[in-house]
Amino acid sequence: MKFNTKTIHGKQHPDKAYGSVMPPIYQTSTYAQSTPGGHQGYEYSRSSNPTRHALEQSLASIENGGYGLAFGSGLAAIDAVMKLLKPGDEVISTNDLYGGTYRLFTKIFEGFGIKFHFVGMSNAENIEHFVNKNTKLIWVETPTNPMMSIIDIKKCVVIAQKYKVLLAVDNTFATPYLQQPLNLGADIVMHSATKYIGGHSDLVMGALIVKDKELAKRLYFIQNASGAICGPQDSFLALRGIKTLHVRMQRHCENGKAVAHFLRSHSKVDKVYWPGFKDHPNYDIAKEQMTDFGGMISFSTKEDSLQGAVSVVNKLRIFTLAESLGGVESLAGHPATMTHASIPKKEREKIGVKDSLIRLSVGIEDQEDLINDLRQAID
Ligand code: P1T
Repeated sequence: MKFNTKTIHGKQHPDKAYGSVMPPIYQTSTYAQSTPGGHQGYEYSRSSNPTRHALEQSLASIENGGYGLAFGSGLAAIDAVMKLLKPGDEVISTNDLYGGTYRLFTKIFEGFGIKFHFVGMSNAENIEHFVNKNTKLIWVETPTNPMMSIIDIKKCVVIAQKYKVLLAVDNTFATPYLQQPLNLGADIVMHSATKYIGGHSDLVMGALIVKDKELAKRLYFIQNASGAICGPQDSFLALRGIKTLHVRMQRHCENGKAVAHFLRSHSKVDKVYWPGFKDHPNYDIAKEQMTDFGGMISFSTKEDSLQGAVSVVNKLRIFTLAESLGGVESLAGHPATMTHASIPKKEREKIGVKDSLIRLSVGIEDQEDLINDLRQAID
């Protein structure tokens, strides 16, 4: 089955009760047993729920993994990965990543004795300098949030395999439509399914997908034991979202390209960060490991100030100023005060997240309307 067909049919079956094509929303916490242990595959909805199971099967299918696990948020999914580790273990993470992930690593898991090295991974060779006998996990986000850096997954795989450490890739920005890290040899794919997977800004959810059965078992144990699962209603919505992922992504990419080129041509715009530009430092890697360049773009204006950025985002009419990304509607964000405010200013600025940076999640509206909106706001 090819990708577009998988989004609709991958590991999906009509429901057993009445043949409904979409799985019903099994809004139940528990399941009747005829005798202790006499159940039909489901005992308690933290452990498993048929609607969530249908979603988890779909996630596994579209990422070409064997096993999918759905969580109550993207951060809950990352939290589950970190619980594979123990005090004294070390993680090498990209230094340009979602602020909430950075906060989880530094404010929660450092307190439990896990050491994090935040490393610029645009040159993947940098990773190797930080590997030691305690290293257990390499955490990669690509494209990165919000600087749109591209990390060479294949090179990370070589390093991870050489030192026998796990490689996890946060695939939120790319989605499996553009990039399939498990196919390249990564061990774990993570999603904030809140974003493109759900696609309609109507749920908060996370996902993990793996190929290896033993790793899946360990993560399932954590999912059940810690309990950060998502509910059946959200599972249904995410599953519905996945069925149009490919058509949405195609339009996000087309609109993203048009907006990126428009911004670059505007006399008041300074820098535009988008991996589809031929002069993006890792354009060749993006071209190789992704099928297109996505709809996420960051930029700054020549005014290069907080006030300049605030005045642009305040004037937008079709782009909504809001946290999050990946929905059908276009959003604009101000990383320094919104999504990345939890990263200390000094650290933020080292990776380029200046007060003047604006991040766009380009939606699937008409290109002309989006460009006109940006033009009037920047002018
Ligand atoms: O918000 P949540 O579903 O918990 O997912 C966290 C997360 C993880 N990884 C990446 C790359 C993300 O972008 C996010 C969430 N990001 C935003 C809310 C944002 O606006 O960037």
